[in-house]
Amino acid sequence: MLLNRFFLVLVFFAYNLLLSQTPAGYELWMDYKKVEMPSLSSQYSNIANEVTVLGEGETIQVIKNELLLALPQMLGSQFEIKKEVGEKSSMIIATWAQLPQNIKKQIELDDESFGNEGFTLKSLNTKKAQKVIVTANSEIGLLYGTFRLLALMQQHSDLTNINLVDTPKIDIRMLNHWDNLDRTVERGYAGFSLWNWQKLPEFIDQRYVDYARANASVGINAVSLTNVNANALILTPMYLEKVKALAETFRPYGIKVYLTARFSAPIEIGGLESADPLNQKVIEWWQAKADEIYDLIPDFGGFLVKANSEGQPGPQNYDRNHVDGANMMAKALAPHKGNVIWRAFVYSEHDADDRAKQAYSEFVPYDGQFLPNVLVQVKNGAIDFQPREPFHPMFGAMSKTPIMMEFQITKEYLGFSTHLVYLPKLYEEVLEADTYQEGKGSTVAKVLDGSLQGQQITGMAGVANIGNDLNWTGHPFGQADWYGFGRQAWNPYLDSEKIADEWLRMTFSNDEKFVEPIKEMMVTSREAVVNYMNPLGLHHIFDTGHHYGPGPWVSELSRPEWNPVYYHQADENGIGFDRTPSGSNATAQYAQPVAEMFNDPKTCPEEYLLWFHHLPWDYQLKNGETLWNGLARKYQEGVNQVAKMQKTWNQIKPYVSAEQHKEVNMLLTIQHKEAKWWRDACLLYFQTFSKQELPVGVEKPEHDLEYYKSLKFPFAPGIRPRW
Ligand code: BDP
Repeated sequence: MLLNRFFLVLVFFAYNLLLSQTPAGYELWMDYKKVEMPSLSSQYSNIANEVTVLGEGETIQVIKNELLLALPQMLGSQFEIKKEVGEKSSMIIATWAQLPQNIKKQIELDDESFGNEGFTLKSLNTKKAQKVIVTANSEIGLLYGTFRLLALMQQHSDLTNINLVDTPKIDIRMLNHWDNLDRTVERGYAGFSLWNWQKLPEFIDQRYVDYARANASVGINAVSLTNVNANALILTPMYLEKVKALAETFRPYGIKVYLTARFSAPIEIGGLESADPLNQKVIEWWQAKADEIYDLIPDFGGFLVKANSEGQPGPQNYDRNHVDGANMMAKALAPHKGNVIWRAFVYSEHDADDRAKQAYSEFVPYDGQFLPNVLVQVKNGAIDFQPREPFHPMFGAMSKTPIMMEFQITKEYLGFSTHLVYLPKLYEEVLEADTYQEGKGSTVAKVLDGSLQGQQITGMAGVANIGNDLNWTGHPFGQADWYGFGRQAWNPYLDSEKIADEWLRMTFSNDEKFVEPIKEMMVTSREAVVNYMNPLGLHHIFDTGHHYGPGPWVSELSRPEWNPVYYHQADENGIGFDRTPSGSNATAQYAQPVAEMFNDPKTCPEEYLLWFHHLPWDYQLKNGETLWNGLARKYQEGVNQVAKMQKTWNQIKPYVSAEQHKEVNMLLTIQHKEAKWWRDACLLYFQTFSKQELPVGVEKPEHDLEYYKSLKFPFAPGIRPRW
């Protein structure tokens, strides 16, 4: 009897423990694990002995909440937060304006050092005690500083002599959600949209708050809530009330809300007959719409616009151009200090020119004509978020226009949320690329942060990989892409390996035996996916529409540039897209030294070889192999790399929970299977042209080509809905 009761009590406790725990991965990199190492734990406990936070604002409250969540978990004791600086204050968080004079003197900085959003973390050690000061000019700066301090503790950094000043290098650090109003997510592989429009504005899901915390922790300060293939309804009063509720939730975290504006909205929801940007009624409609939005959301960020691209309406429908369209909206937003982010992802069904050239041709002639509050958002490469693309020639080519980066964080072309591919490595490669537009050293990062050409507003956007999955991103390692994107938008010069190191320590473990091999696995994972999907500069050979898996044979789609055969141009003579002067001459859009390098197959980096050149199957690669053999070996290498990732993951089992281990293990099994699928399908298909045997070391395909061609995936996720 007694034993029975004891058992029941035990079950009750176990059940409660379960209930109080969020599912693995929900906490993201803000899991605040207990600091076990005694020396560090005592150092941090001394610093956190008496915490003082000055101020009363909403953001100050957010700071206090985060400290009260994090410190007890990490240090194992309860905390109280003081509102005044006293003798014993050991951690002081206050804006520069509120910081006591004697402390300011000791910091030996002035308020100009950390700008609007930056912060400083400084230790002031006396004989008696150790203090850490977090200060900034704004409360948001303080929030960023607090998050950084907590992150350093999570990473087990020594804080005894900390002296760090950090300011963001880019103004608009933004997530673009491609979320539809029915909660499907275009190119989303992590469940449905976070935004529960049905329950808004009254119901504020805790997820919105945790999402804002995560963004603020890495410095993301802008979000566009809706799909670039926009629905005009988001601009109607009913939805704007809901947007307002989200904007209010995000405001204390320093996040501004943007919306995608459908160019034809004046017709669809305004009752006008035209959306011509030079029509007075249309101009007035957008002005009134902007006024209405700012009445509700005084700090609204502005509009993100996809116009005259892939069938979306735009100014060209009225024989106007991008400048007419963007400036019309910019004028409506300017009195409220809002921005227009106008996307340059355009290619036309009526233009027979190489798709890779079209955005540059359409936009560069307009340099200098856009109003100051217009940013032109350019994808990292000239085609479409491929596993590897050379940098977009528009970077650095419009010196009088703010050019904003658009990266894709969701893995439309990199294995959805099933493949482990660490994207900050890809972002870093693009950011470091030298455009030569103002001479040697004109990197894409310098174009973006305005240091090269002096742009007044700067920005970097990432297409979000977030949905309502328990762990937000589907793949647990997808969280690293969100984290890393935020860190690189804050500072585009950061090392991707260092970012992986931070993320691993915060998310999983500080044990070197875990961090080192897994970091290595992450930084090599990007090359693996390039190898097993698109080696040597191949691109866009994905199956149609959903982009799941290989489809190099697809040739029957209505628009030529939608067909993979357009991109690889394989025939009996060879393979690759000639973009040199003997072909489409896309290389002419790059600065001369870059164009020259790409033009010659001998100087063209081999990773871009087939992007720029059509070469015979027996063309000799740098290592002496023929192109056919080299291509086949790259595919095999990709598969081998995934097998190695599986092995590495098996070795670190002791350092993560059984649940986390199993989850990643299962995903790696899928990745390995799909890597083989890519290798076999592509090699069998290209072999029909090369007519050569597979070289030694390349495994025989499991099936014949007809089998791979017959695979159909009508319900693959992320596809564009048709309503
Ligand atoms: C492509 C996607 C498509 C997007 C488009 C865009 O396949 O879903 O709408 O880009 O960026 O990558 O507008």
